[in-house]
Amino acid sequence: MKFDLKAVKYEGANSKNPFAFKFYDKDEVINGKKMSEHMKFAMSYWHTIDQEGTDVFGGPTMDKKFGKTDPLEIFKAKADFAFELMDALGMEYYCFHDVDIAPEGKTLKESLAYFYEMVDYIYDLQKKHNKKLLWATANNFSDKKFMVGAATSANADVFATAAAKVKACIDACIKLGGTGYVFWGGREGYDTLLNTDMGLELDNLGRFLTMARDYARKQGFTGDFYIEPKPKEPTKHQYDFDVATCVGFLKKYGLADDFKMNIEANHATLAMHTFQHELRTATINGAFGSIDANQGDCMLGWDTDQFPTNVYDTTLCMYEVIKAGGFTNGGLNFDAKTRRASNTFDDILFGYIAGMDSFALGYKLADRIIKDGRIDEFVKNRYASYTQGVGKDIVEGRATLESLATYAETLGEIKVESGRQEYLESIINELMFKGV
Ligand code: XLS
Ligand code: NI
Ligand code: NI
Repeated sequence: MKFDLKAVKYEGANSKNPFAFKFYDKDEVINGKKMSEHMKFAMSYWHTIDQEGTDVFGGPTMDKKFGKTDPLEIFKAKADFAFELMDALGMEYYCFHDVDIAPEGKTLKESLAYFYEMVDYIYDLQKKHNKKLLWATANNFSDKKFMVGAATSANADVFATAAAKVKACIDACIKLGGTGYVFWGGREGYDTLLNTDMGLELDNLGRFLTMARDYARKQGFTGDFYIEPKPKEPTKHQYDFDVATCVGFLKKYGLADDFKMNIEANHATLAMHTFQHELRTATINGAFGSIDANQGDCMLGWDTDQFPTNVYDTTLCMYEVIKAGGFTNGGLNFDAKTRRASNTFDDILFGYIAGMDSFALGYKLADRIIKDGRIDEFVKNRYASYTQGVGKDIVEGRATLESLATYAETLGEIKVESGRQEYLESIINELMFKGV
């Protein structure tokens, strides 16, 4: 199908055209690279192409079947739309779950046959539109058989079925040249220990991810595997609670060399962390990988998946991304959907325009903060005591508890410098809003 979507162009901050970018100019070169390469924006297939506004209180407010009735025809029309939309937005990457791109059959075999047919269809579209797959994943949480988990299900046949789906998705990811493969825990967690063998479930999750890694590497996959931490919703105790929990898990099961983090802003909020905290925790553990760009609502305790418009957050996010050396295999996937009441295709464009502009602004402002240097300089000076004397001995491993005890006894009153939080926050405001 052809949709003839109009291209969204960069028109600059003075434009009043709602269908134009105000801050994101994909060809603008900053620090020797195009903005499109810094950002690596991706479309989430599930929210954009599939979900129709259904929530627990009501049905769809949109129709994304494009006038088709035959299941395969529906999914082909969806795919045609997806690639035209990416063209219109000047977006190079996309991400999907197996069930996002193909109809489900009555049996696993039938579902996989549809899936492979649609992977071929998308392969051609990808070539024609010059797009890339950022990552793929298997939906091992929606169907009722996954009601108590997939890799952590109490039922081994469910574990096996989940493995079959992941195998198919890894094959598809390799065929489509994807540079990442995501595991969001979905229902990998529990609601009560009264019915749960937590030790076995976690060991099984370790086994599952090891099998997936080994299979993919054997098939020649060189990209990154990602865990996507999320603390709640759907289960009360998710095994992949936050980045720190996931890093510990990966180390325990010997997976830390192959797995990194796909960090979602709204998931950080639900874990009572800042987005920046999660990103920094990943980086200092060598696990910074990719980002699911969205935002939550601090007053709501669920994953609202809103398009990101909070520029403080996008700025501090891009500050972390730049400090981590930028994206390699990862990118910024908009795991975001328009509000249920924003139910037209124009709203989808407005959502992406708002999100891409907010992150482009974030990049530019983060670059300004780094180039200004005051924040970095402050942090460096704050820890200066570790660059000489006893601090240097501590950092370089020469100090012992005894040597420190002897040293400490020689000290008079110790003066700890002010943390200067308010001053530093005003520097951020000054840099973000100068020229107002
Ligand atoms: C759900 C997750 C999910 C993953 C992919 O909250 O964000 O959408 O990104 O399975
Ligand atoms: Ni996500
Ligand atoms: Ni999410």
